[in-house]
Amino acid sequence: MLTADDKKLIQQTWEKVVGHQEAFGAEALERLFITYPSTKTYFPHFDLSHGSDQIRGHGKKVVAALTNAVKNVDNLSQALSELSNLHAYNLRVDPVNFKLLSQCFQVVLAVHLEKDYTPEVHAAFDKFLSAVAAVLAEKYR
Ligand code: HNI
Repeated sequence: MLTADDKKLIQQTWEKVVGHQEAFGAEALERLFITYPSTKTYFPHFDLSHGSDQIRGHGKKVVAALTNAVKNVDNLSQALSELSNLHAYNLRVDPVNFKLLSQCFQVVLAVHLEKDYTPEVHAAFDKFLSAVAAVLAEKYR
């Protein structure tokens, strides 16, 4: 459960992310593909070389979706409903992968936000990204 303090930390921290949506998203995806190569199987139609247009474009979309989730943190199921349908019914992404991407995204935040990525911010993001992952996976049941 996200506390009021968690939500505040996420919203404050997100202000430092919004100017870097494409860069942070692309870096998280590159970390995902390099650290967990099996995740590449979902993207056979992408050019996965470093800095490709597709990785940057997709990274931007993923972080934009997270921006929407940050804005609707009290109403995630509704805000992410379309994306949840897409991942469950069309893309059929195995839910374990959401945790892997969450972890890679947290590494990106830690690397770029440095001292601003305090243990409290880390804990808040861990909860927030788990909540997003739970919504994206809820239609599988
Ligand atoms: Ni995901 C498409 C958001 C996790 C595989 N994904 C999208 C789109 C968004 C998005 C936004 C674009 C939708 C559209 O075009 O209408 N994905 C998210 C978010 C997370 C996530 C917010 C978790 C935090 N997706 C994952 C994971 C995988 C994944 C973990 C697989 C490893 N996503 C895909 C694939 C597509 C996709 C594949 C389609 C890409 C394309 O353009 O063909």
